[in-house]
Amino acid sequence: MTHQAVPGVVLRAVGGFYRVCIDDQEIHECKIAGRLKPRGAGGRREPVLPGDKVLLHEVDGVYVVKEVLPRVNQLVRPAIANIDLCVIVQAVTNPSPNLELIDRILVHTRHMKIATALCLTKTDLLDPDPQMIETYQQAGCRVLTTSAVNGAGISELATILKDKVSILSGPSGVGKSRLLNSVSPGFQRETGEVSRKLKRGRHTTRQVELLQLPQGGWVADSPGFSVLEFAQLTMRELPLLYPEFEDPALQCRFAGCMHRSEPGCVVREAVEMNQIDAGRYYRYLQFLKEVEENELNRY
Ligand SMILES: Nc1nc2c(ncn2[C@@H]2O[C@H](COP(=O)(O)OP(=O)(O)OP(=O)(O)O)[C@@H](O)[C@H]2O)c(=O)[nH]1
Ligand SMILES: [Mg+2]
Ligand SMILES: [Zn+2]
Repeated sequence: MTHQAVPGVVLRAVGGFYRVCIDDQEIHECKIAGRLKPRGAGGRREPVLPGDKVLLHEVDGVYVVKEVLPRVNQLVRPAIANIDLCVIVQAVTNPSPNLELIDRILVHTRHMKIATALCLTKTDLLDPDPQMIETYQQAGCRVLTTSAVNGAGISELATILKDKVSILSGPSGVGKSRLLNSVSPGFQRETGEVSRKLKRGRHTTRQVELLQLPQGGWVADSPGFSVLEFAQLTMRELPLLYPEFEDPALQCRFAGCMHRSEPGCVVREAVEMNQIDAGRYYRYLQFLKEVEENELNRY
């Protein structure tokens, strides 16, 4: 007896159980077929991620994941596939913004060609820094300012999430889950005090999970993180992931300039003339060193 394959999207993948949505409406808890086709380079069996498009078979009302379809893109942290938009969330204070983490996430999302926005939240506690907003606009991000307490910017956030598959990413305690509750009160995501989190190192959200937006689209809440490595990046690629380097880089004396200490480097000049944010540039130099060390260790 043959069964027809039913297409679905994985919403959550925990401990060998998969929550899969069919036709944007029916949700099933599924297991995976024992002989799933291996994917990835060298035929490795990669884990199934939230966002994966899958084919299911139904036997006696039980759905089983039979096949994972090719991915358009994938993020390692948070682990998710096939996303249209990554929203980096940072609090203006409590905790204060982690600029290095913003830049690390941006390097990853640009490498994966995923559109990225920056959401500065908790603006009820402190006004956002205009300089920081300008810096990240220059870095190719749409910048939103929000507060889950007084509702500022929430409708703007809801608008950019509409009809897309998005993820909120950022450190623990910045207010990702509470933002989602503001966008859709029906979500009822659990939130936790920052001071308690810091004391216990406790993350309130523990799993990546795609949630259906009432206005259309899907958004993933995810556990906070602060460490993100550049495992798959080469030195050549890194400078190309900084939009604000693009124009000046055309005038650097050497093609393939890494904008470190090469003579005639116009990117460096732009930093000295305050046309490129110095903080972004120095973190770039630090990342370049890290990628260089990774490359040396690889060979
Ligand atoms: N003043 C103020 N507090 C906020 C705002 N948003 C969230 N908070 C508080 O910040 C704390 C952390 O919020 P969460 O939504 O749990 O943070 P999270 O980013 O989901 O944290 P993890 O799930 O651990 O990654 C809670 O006490 C929230 O009530 C805001 O806009 N303004
Ligand atoms: Mg959370
Ligand atoms: Zn240069």
